[in-house]
Amino acid sequence: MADDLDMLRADIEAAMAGAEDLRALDAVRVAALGKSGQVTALLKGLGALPPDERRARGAEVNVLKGEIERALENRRVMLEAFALDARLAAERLDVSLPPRPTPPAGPEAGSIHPISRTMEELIALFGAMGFAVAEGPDIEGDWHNFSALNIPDHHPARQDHDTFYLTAQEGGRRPVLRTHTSPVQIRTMLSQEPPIRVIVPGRTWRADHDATHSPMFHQVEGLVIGRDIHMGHLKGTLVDFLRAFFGIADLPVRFRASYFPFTEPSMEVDIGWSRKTGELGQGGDWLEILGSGMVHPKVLANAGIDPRMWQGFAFGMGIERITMLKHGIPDLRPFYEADLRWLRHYATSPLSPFTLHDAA
Ligand code: 2NM
Repeated sequence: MADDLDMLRADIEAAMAGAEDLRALDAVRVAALGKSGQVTALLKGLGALPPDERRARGAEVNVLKGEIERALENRRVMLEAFALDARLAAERLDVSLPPRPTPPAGPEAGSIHPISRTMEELIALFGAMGFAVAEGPDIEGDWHNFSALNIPDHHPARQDHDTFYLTAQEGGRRPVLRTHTSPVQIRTMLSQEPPIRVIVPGRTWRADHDATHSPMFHQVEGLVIGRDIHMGHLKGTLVDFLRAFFGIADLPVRFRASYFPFTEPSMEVDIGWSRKTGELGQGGDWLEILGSGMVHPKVLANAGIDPRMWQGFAFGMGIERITMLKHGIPDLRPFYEADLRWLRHYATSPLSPFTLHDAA
């Protein structure tokens, strides 16, 4: 092809490559093939050539024209695709649902701490035996926490060494972080007419800290008051409870004479286990698990209940302790450390139901 046509084609191709959109490309088309375009002008000029030159030149210009038309078409298709991509990107609309923030179940969705789980089980088990749940303040007065319970002024539990006292108030009274949940039983007796059947799960504090003691821990205590409630009720209730809670129908249970200021007589309760393997229910060894007794007449009187008409039993135990024994948890400290690895192992899914073992 003639040099001038080659140069023209190179110019037009460069202009096409530089056209960034369809309007710019159309301007290139008009400049080449339009009414006064460069290629159109060449075609128009053919008539002025002598006939023998005209044929060869005419063929070459027509080849050029066809090449340019195809190149324009290719570039147009390409620019249209670019334009569509750009619109799709600019006008993108996300119509999908946002992802759920957590899986529907499992530890990442939240789980029940073993202390809470045991409390739920206690409430369900004692609930099935007709017990209601009572609650009271964590900050108590000396009278509710000690005096009403027949705990004498000189008792070691009252000393600063064992009990968390708050700053003294006007009049010299020092509030105390309750050392047991018993003040709630006092409040229940003061505010309710017997008969009474309650359990009191809750937080308690004692100034003690080692592998088996935490300054904050949890207790559940129980109280039953009626006209003729006796030791047989105490024994039957606690044996049934322990066998149901630990899920061992023939769990050995032993009552052993003891002393508490607020009960008379008082009994500590042991369950059978193997000291060697830690297994509950067999092995010939005994493990102290709770305290109990018939509510002292002085305590009934302090709480406004006539001990000549009413009598009853009470008991108390540590929630951490029974939880550790039930699930084989060796150390107390991780209960309060919010360690996700520990929780993944010992916490339970809120969706998994617990079993109330039928130990009958
Ligand atoms: C225990 C052991 C024995 C108890 C007594 C009372 C009240 F208020 F009725 F006198 N509440 N809890 C009691 C009795 C608690 O815990 C080891």
